[in-house]
Parts: sequence; structure tokens; C-alpha cells
Amino acid sequence: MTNFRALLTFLFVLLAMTAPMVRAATFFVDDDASGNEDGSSWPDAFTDLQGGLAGAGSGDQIWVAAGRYVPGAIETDTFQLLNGVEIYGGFEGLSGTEGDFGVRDPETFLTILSGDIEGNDTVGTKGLVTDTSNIVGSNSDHIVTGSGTDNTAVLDGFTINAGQADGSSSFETLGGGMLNNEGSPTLSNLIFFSNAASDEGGGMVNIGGTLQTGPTLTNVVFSRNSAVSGGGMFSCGIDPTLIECTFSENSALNDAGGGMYNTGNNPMLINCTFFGNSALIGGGMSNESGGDPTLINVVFSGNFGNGSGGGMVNRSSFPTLINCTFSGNYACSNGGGMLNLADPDGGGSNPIIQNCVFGGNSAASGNQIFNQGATATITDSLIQGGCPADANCTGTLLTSDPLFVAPDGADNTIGTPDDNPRTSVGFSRHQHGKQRSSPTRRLRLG
Ligand SMILES: [Ca+2]
Ligand SMILES: [Ca+2]
Ligand SMILES: [Ca+2]
Repeated sequence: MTNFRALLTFLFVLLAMTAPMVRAATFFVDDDASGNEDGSSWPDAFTDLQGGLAGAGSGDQIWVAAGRYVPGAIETDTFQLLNGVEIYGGFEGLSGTEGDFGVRDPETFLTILSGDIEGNDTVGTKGLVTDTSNIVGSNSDHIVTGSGTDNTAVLDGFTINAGQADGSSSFETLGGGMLNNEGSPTLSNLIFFSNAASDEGGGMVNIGGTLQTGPTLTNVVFSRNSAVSGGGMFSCGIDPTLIECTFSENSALNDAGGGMYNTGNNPMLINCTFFGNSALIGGGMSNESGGDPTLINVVFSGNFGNGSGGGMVNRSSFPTLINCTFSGNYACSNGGGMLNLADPDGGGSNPIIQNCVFGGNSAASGNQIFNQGATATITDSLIQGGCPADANCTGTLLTSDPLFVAPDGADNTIGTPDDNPRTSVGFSRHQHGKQRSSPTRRLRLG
């Protein structure tokens, strides 16, 4: 025992001698502070976020008060996330509350990271661009950059608005809200609102290389972002994890994946919702060339394919869907709920569908699910109208109208976050359509 205690003492002394001088600091940022601007308190806060980032090192936090922050004066300026640095928005910035994280409320104290570097966009009542068509002039190509980070880089509690990736070099046309080129930051309580890209990923682009796990997003909303493909999010070769995330009214009307586009990857989505997104194909989600996401308790309601695949299109891809609901999605041609296609290169698609509900979707051909050179394996599910052609249906298959509780919600409009597509026909083993987050309130951004 004495020896053990001595050993412990020795280890503590050794630890104290070898540990680096850790000086975890909190820096304060408030755009209307008028003190010393050294970041030491709310009155003496830095007035721009770049000031906080410049002084921060691993172990530090940056707290940001309500206000509007731009990355710099030129389009290529960006807020670069840092490993070990946690950035929190949503504070009121009251003197004397410097030690109190609990006073944070990002919904009340809107903390905006804006791409409107020239201050000339057309904005709504909350000072936000509410549609990407209201972006004027040269806006930031990526408001935030998480490239090269791991999961110790944290961004939490911000609204990211009016980025426009429209530059001339390759990455400058991707990820108007955020670019993660080989990055895996931890992202929570964010709203990507009305960001645009002239190629992929209006809200966010994730590009893989080697050894990245991909970003982790919790309670993140993508709303009214637009791009050629992947209006809300585009991910290639990297596996983002999304928990309680919402995709609403994002668009990719010239190509695929209004809400989300996946290729060559294995993303994970849990308790997420896709409302009213639109694209040429794959209004809610497009999975292409080995984009094989796993979706658990995910709802697709009122998404639109101007060509085909209202809710989802799978082209040479093998997603797995468990406890998912497709309600009121629609497409002009094939596959109101889901379209499964063979790629021109010959690769088929075979989504695995378990305990899912498809009802009230519509298209010229294949209201619920349309298979073309592809198939689908459907187990213990409700497919209104019966097993689709070229699908393998096993277990218990219900085929009646799912009688959703309130498919278009209180506003009588399908594809908005108050939709409640829960069945009332006894298909209740799982919480179909249950929304755990409340994006409606968060989306009242003017
Ligand atoms: Ca502008
Ligand atoms: Ca730009
Ligand atoms: Ca609605």
C-alpha cells in the first residue's frame, strides 16, 4: 500500500513536471463592444470573430455575442476552424456574465456569420438574406472553412447566411456556407440559411481524402440553400454523421439532390427530416455512384423532383433505410417517393428498406417507388398500392393508405416543417414521422 501511494505520488510529480503549461482561455467577441478590444470580457470584447480566432490556441473557447460577423473584406476570406478551439455563438454579451455559459440562447441572440462582405444584399426583418436570389455583388466563397480539422474543432450556435461560392478556382465554386476539404469538425445548433454555390453544396461541401471520419452535425438546419447539385449538402468520399438535422426548401434545379447529395461514401443520418426540397432528380436526396447512406428514422415530406425521384433517387447506390417515412413527395416523371436506377456504367441500385412507410407520393410512373434496371429489398413495411415492380418484398407488407395524421400540418402546405406524416393504421412499432427537434420555430428567420 505504501509502495502504491509512493508510486502515485511519483506519477503525479512526473505529470506535473512534464505537462505543458496549459492556459485554457475564453475569448469574447461582440460586434458592438466599445472597450479595449482585447477579448478579455464582454465590454472589452473583440468586435470581429477573426480577432478571437487569431489569438486562440488548443484548449481555448471563443464566445460570440448576438450580431453579424463577416469573414473579411474579400471573397476568399473565411472563418477557418481550429483544432482544439470551441466557438460558441448565442450570447447576449452582458458584462458580468463572462463565466456563465448557461445564459446562452442562440435562437434569441441570433449570431450571424454572414457572407455579405459588401453589405449590399437585400435582407429581411432579421437582417438575413431569405433567398439566394437576394444575394447582391461579391459575397464570401465559403463563410466557414473546416478543412484539415478533426473533431476537436467545434462550431456551435450560429446562423450561417449568404455565402456564395462562385469563384474561379476549383474549390471556390463549392460550399458557399462551409467547405470541409478533408475535415471532420463537430458542428452543433447551426442554421445554414440561403447560401449558394455555382457548382456543388450550397450550404456545405464535404470532400474526403484519407483517414477522416467526416464532420458530425447535431441539430443543424439547412434551409433555402441552392447549388447545381447538393443544394443543402454535398459529400464526396467522406462520411458525415447527421443527428436531428433538418433539410428544408433547398434546391438543385439544374441537377441532383435538392437537400443532400452523396457519392462514394457512407453517411449516417438519425432522426432527420427533409421537407420541401427540390431538384431535377432527387428532390430530397440523391445518392450516386456508391453513395450508400444509412438512414434511421428519417422523414421525407413534400419534396419535389422536376424530372424524377421526388423524395430520393439512387443511381448505382445501396442505401439502407430503417424506420423511414416518405409522404407527399412528387415527381413529374418516375418515382414520386423513390427512384432506383442503374448507372450508365451498368451498376445497379438495391436499397434495403425495413419498417418504412411510403404513402401519398405521386408521379407519372411509380407513385411510391419506381425501379429501372434496379431493384429494392423491402421488409416489414407499408407501401401504399402494394409491392413495386422489380422489388423483393418480404415479411409483412401492408398496402393500404397509411392515413397520415396530418401530412401537410397546420399550415395546409405539404413540405413545411409542421408536416406530421405519422400513420394511424396500426403500423406503430416505431415512431414513424416523429420529429424530435422543432425546426419550425428556428426557421422563422424573416
Ligand atoms: Ca453582397
Ligand atoms: Ca463569392
Ligand atoms: Ca405543412
